[in-house]
Amino acid sequence: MNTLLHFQNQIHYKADDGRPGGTNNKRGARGADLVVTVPVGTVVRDLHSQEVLADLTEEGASFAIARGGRGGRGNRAFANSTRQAPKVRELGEEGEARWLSLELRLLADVGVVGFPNAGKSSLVSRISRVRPKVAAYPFTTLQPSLGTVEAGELSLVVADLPGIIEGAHEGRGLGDRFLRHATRAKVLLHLVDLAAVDGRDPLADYLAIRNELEGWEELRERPEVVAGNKVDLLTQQAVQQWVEEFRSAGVELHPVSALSGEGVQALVGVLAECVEERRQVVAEPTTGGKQTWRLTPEESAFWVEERDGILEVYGETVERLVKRVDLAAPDGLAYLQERLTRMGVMAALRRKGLQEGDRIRIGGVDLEFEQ
Ligand SMILES: Nc1nc2c(ncn2[C@@H]2O[C@H](COP(=O)(O)OP(=O)(O)OP(=O)(O)O)[C@@H](O)[C@H]2O)c(=O)[nH]1
Ligand SMILES: [Mg+2]
Repeated sequence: MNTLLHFQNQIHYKADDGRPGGTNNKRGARGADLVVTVPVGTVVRDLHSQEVLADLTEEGASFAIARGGRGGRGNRAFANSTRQAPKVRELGEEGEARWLSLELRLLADVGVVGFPNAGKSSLVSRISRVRPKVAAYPFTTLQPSLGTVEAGELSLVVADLPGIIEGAHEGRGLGDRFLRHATRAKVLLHLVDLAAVDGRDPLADYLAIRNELEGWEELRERPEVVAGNKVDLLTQQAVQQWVEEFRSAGVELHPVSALSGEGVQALVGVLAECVEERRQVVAEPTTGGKQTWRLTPEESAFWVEERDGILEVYGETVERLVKRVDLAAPDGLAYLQERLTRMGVMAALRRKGLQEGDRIRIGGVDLEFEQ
């Protein structure tokens, strides 16, 4: 899986609820797991807080995003000294619900950046087995794609990215959407069109893209290899002039032609060296083994608020408890009250002035308090 596109068609995913517990001490079945598959490199955030919940940078990594419904406990679970054959049993629980935002950040050794039409896709298709679409108009590439490049002993993952335009770092064009992908590349391959027509100046192009990269904090310091493409359309002399002009701006330019293949092997060698160096500096995102992210332990806190003369109790555990207990069962209410007492909820309510006959509300359920 390489993109998050399928989430455009489906945004709701629902696992099963737990089943009610039974008599004869039968426990209800747990809700079955639902596994939602995402591409490697997906960052999962809570939609509202934007807190990063999981960064799935590894093949096979998984993250439990919401607890499914627990099955209700059977009647035996509620026995105590005075209630030997309890009629109460729990209902199955609803699973948790949660809104998430998913963002894909491709993991690549080399991210190819440059203006539209510079020949990024042509180069990637020459050095790897992927065949991204190539065409003589800008923004041919709309979705990044990954290819593997063999460079001697090393194997490099190269990402063909959509073209960048000025203002991209502020979100212009497809701007930030794919500059973001570049943030995970160890090395950037900055491709400049040396044969650019309509009066473009390759050095000015280079500096314009540089400016966009500088606008993105994570990319500012990223190692960069610069290549001048389409040398098959230029004279030897013209190519040399560009090499010198870039050099006087402090940039080493590698001349290549994605079309004829000229200079391409040498460029791959330079990239491999650069990636190798970088691999030693930055650790791989994770080291060995499958990573499993876990949910933090259940929150047992609760609090009481008074609204329109009704005392309301909030808190995940308390609210879940009320949903679990079968209040229609003969012993249901007594059992609930016992649990609430043990959790300290009843004491808290009394401190807030709870009296006989008062209504309380927990998790949307209204209850009348009897001593
Ligand atoms: N003569 C020549 N043409 C090239 C070379 N590399 C690419 N082209 C042509 O340049 C045009 C754009 O190539 P692409 O590979 O689609 O460029 P891109 O940078 O991926 O473009 P976007 O995906 O739109 O950003 C196509 O018509 C290619 O055939 C080259 O080395 N020499
Ligand atoms: Mg392209």
